[in-house]
Amino acid sequence: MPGTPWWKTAVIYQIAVSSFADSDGDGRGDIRGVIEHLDYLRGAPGSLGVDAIWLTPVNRSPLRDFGYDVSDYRSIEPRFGTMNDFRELVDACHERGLRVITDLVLNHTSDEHPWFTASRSSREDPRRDWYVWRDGRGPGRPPNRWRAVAEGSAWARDPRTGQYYYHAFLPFQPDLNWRNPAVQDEMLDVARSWLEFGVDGFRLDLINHLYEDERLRDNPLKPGVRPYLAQRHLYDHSQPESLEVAARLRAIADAHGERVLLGEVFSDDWQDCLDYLGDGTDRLHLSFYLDFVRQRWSARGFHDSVDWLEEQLPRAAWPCYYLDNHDLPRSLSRLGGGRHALARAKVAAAMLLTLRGTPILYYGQELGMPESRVPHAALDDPIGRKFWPLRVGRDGCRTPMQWRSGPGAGFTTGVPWLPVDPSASTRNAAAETGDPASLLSWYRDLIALRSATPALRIGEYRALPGMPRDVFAFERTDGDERVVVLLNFSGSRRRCDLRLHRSWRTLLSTHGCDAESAALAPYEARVLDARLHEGPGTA
Ligand code: TEU
Repeated sequence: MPGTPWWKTAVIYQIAVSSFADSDGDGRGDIRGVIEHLDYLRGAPGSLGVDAIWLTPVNRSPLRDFGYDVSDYRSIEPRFGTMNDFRELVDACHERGLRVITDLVLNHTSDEHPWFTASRSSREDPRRDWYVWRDGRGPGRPPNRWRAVAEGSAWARDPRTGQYYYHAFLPFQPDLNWRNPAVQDEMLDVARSWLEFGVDGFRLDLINHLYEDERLRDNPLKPGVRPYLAQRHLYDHSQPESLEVAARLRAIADAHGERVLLGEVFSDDWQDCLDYLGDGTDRLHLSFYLDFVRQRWSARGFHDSVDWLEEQLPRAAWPCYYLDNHDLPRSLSRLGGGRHALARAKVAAAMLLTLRGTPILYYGQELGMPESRVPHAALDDPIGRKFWPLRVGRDGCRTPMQWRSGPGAGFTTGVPWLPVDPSASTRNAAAETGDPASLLSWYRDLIALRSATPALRIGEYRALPGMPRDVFAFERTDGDERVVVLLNFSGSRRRCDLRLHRSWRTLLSTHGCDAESAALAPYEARVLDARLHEGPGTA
């Protein structure tokens, strides 16, 4: 689409590298595994048709937090492959028109990173100031009351020097000190060098957490179900200095042509998510919208969430929606519905792929992979292990990709690093590919329709009023083209007064394209062509 940057019209597919495909039988997914499955994603008959992949971190890492604990930003983790493998992956993707986004963890490193090993060795070490070190307030008392996102104090005392270091997440993920210009230069250079390597952009982990208040002021307290949520996070994240880094990263990205910066702005204030987009041209290109993913199964809830974002977003900024990622219970299970879960998943897919904005899919979402119950002995996620059995961890959404039935589910010939979910015997790519009624076929059809329909790719969004409760209806318009999307969130028929006063025809429906009635079937998702240039019609 001339004049429109690729990332606005792209469908992005998130690959959790450990979980996608294992090429060497060690039980863990790897880069060659991704290369071997590119036909599934794009460029072959029957491909899903996505435009970009986002890979969870592939840098060298002890993998104690799924790669979000980097020990060398300039090399590839050997369990994932070599630099040559990564070169081959990027080239192979580009040959088939698939862009590659990598995760970039700027906020913290692994405690096994040589920088941190040096930093903790003595107060005088030249790397000391690369991390955030402070004296406690007295014996056993950390510098302040800040909590880690993963709970507990955000400060860990290091016996060697008697000082505390700050960690926004887990203790083995010490925060870099972004107030040190040397840290900033190094990390921005890391970004530059991967762009020069040829990646098309970054997903920026915890980008609003780079800076903390210099005076370490305590956060005011508020009611909350757990200690982290019982603080108003005025001082430990979303400081103005992090916005400046976003702007600097944007300048670097823009200097390399059309690249994308997708920010994980982790905050319970949606305004923060907007702040990182600036006016739409001067900070990040996209940022995750957490309110959308927190919605329960409710047409009204999603409708309100979308309308809020549409109203608040600056004109030049662009929305970005997702329902699943590597930190969340899988939407198939989260959105409920019991035996209607797959029917709901189809409605949710239609919503995600027809809203104005860039949609992000998570591997296996298109197959209807459920949240898996990983037994305690097999848990890998440090959060899952820490809070078991009180809180569900993140392993349930990270189980191996279900390529086919049988041992290893086509993911590995060895012993998978997390158990394959039992649903793999029926719910897998091989079985769903040939089944026109499968969720996979529905995703493929929606992506194809989206690619072929400018109104769905770049058109304006307007919610349609006067619809029954349980129906989320909106139109997307571009020039003369008008597409109407009707999503029935209920398990009953819903009659819609379309008031189109023009002819319309069904482009796609969960219930077949002969669905021309004004009533929606239970859990029907229907996409209509309702062109503006046609005369009075049939509706
Ligand atoms: O996540 C940020 C984050 O804090 C949450 O998504 C978190 O996983 C959730 O609240 C569980 O408690 C990012 C990454 O997406 C996540 O995988 C990493 O573990 C985390 O940062 C640390 O790098």
